[in-house]
Amino acid sequence: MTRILVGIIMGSQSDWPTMREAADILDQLGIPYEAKIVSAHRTPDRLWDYGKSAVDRGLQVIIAGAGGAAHLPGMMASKTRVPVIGVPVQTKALSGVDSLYSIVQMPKGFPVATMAIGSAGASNAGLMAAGILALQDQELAGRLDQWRADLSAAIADAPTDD
Ligand code: RP5
Repeated sequence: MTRILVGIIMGSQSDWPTMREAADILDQLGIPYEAKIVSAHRTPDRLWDYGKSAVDRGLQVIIAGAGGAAHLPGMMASKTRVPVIGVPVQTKALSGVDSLYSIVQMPKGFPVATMAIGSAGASNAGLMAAGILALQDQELAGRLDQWRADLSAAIADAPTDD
């Protein structure tokens, strides 16, 4: 059985269109992950159990996305030493600034590596997780280097009018 290395967790089904971007990056790079709905407010016991078991389950990185009063990444960071990457999901009411502020300003002692708001942040969370894992995995490091080189090569030298 393939060992799950990355846990992608999110506060709601409604976060999945954003968090799928992180999953897509992990798929492209061949990194085994799981995706779960774990809400700080609606399923606090699930959050507790997930954080408590993360080390024993062998998770190497947790990507946590939430919107609004986005307490999930910070609460998860308080419950496990597995590195937590936070993704502020864009909201209708405040465009995700609420999510960003809820995630980024952690007290000393419990860090969350906070990404940009929305889908760019989710993609970058996947890449950040890949970079962490690549420190101990030469084959993954090669795939990540290639991914980055392909992106650079796809950028045009000059803009067009089309
Ligand atoms: C947060 O509340 C979730 O992370 C989500 O971004 C937001 C709204 O959730 P739903 O009302 O769409 O389920 O907990």
